[in-house]
Amino acid sequence: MIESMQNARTASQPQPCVFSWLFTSSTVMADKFLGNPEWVQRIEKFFDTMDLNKNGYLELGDWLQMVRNIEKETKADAALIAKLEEAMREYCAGMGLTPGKKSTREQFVKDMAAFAVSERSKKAAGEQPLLFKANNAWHNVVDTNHDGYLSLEEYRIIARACNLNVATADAMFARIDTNKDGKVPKDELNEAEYRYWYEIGAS
Ligand SMILES: [Ca+2]
Ligand SMILES: [Ca+2]
Ligand SMILES: [Ca+2]
Repeated sequence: MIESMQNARTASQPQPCVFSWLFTSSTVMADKFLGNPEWVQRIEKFFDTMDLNKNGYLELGDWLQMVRNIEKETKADAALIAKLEEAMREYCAGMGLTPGKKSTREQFVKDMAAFAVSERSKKAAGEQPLLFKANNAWHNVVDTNHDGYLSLEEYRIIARACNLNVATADAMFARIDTNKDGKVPKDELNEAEYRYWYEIGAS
């Protein structure tokens, strides 16, 4: 009786080697991001851009401010704005920015490395990364003529919502318009953004 209980306990224990392999593999991957100065600098720049209220922290409120700015300029349908806000809340939670949480720049860089690993696993498993959900939601809102593409003019709306100047906005548009035809559908946006944030050494 005692022996069979011991066997049952042994059988129900997790396989330590498998779990430690999974843990090690994602830690190594996150460390690769953190060890890449170009990637770290990119995230630090993202931190500075998105700290819309300039309090030295990133928080959900910075993103919600961006949503309000977009709403004000586009006067988009309330349902589209609600979807945008929902996608931004989910995306923020992925980056460690849950309601009430304030991240320092250092914390945010670490959280983004872990998030990049998790987003890569999602894509590898055929699931939609949270970045794509967020991108699709703002694409729907700033594509104000509803032709399925972002024009440079439309893209400038999101740049203005983040208080970026026109030159920066135009450089960012050039980066996401991979085939340089002056228009950006969702797929092109998502692929460019995926490379930029989640592939080490990609431009
Ligand atoms: Ca802030
Ligand atoms: Ca359009
Ligand atoms: Ca294009």
